[in-house]
Amino acid sequence: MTDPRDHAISVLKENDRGTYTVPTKGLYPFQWNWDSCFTAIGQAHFDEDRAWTEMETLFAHQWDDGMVPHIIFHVHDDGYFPGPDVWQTGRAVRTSGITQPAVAGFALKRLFAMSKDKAMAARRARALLEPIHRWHQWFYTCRDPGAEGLVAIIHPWEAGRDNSIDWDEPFARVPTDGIDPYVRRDTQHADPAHRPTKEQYDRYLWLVQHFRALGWDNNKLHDASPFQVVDPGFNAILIRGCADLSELAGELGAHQIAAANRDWAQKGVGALEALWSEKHGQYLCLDRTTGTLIDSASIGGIMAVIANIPAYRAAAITRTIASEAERTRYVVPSHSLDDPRFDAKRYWRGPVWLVVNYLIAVGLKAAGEDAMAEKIVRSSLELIEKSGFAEYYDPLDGEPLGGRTFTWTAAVVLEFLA
Ligand code: 9YW
Repeated sequence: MTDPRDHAISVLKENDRGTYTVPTKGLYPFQWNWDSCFTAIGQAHFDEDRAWTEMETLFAHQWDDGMVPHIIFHVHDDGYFPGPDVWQTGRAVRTSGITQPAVAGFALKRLFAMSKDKAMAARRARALLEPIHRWHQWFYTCRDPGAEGLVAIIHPWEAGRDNSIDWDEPFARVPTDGIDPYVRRDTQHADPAHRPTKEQYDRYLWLVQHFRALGWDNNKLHDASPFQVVDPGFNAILIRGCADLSELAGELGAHQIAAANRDWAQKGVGALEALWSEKHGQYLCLDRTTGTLIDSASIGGIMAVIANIPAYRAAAITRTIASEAERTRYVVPSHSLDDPRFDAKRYWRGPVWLVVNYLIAVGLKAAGEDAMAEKIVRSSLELIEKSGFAEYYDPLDGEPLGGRTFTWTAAVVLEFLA
């Protein structure tokens, strides 16, 4: 096998479309929001200028209300469903109508720290401070109407963990009547047994049609959605994004942005406490429509270590990962093996995702849990040695699953090797 660093760079270059990068050709032919932020971090290892461009392209498509969409359909491509004709968001450059985890604040700080050309980095980072701040403000305005300090997702695709076991219960309340007939494309590129089910796709589409009928008005969507879930991983990424944006803004002299984001981060870390489960040794999702925690131990409640949670919580999460590691060859499975619904090959219901491993490793290291952080990095590198740069992997035997030559997998490998 070629040197993993060279291999990772070649994957990033292969998927580069000039001003944005596709997650992998065929399966995902457009720009995805959180993928792009990880991609920029990877690109910064070999092409600083290109890394800034990746972030700038993403924010060039921010909505007027502050939301940054989850997909930007730069080109026409029938290979993906649902395309812009289903979303009908009415933008000049077509986008989806929902968002994704807010990795941008974290990525911006990381890009700035890695930059060798500090003058260029300061100029380009300064121009992104305000747009990222507006996105954070949008979250706390439109997705936390009760000012609890935590935001809700209104569609599983927003979490980036499309078919997680976390959504099974709240998803059962989403109807499927009246959805337009459709043909999936994902199952033509990847094994259907490793993808979400038809029942899940029906509900994904019901929600899209419901929001579309409300004109994608973000002042209405949260309250109108039968699906409102407070995901600890999603919130922790936003909290970390606020904390990082605050620090960088302070350094670059943008003091109002620094203060507002520091407040959101502080309030968020405090509010996360309500999602802790002693039984599972990790955080859980909260169903906002019923006010109850969802009994489902997924990676969402483990990647919460990316926020500045108390050290004793990070230590408990380390023990939880160690217990999973006793039963799997590779860490960290996206769902607990204690749960009978665990499925080693089906997308977000068990497989290992290296991008999540990266967030967990960064968080654990900051919390002083170095040994587990290193174990996760080692396991991730073993996976790419054995199975290449796949979209996700079976935690039991390391089989590569989903798309191949996957951009964000390559991007985080450059971080693991640094
Ligand atoms: C889909 C691109 C995206 C990721 C998501 C992942 C998957 C797309 O791929 O969603 O159509 O299901 O779940 O997190 O951003 O890599």
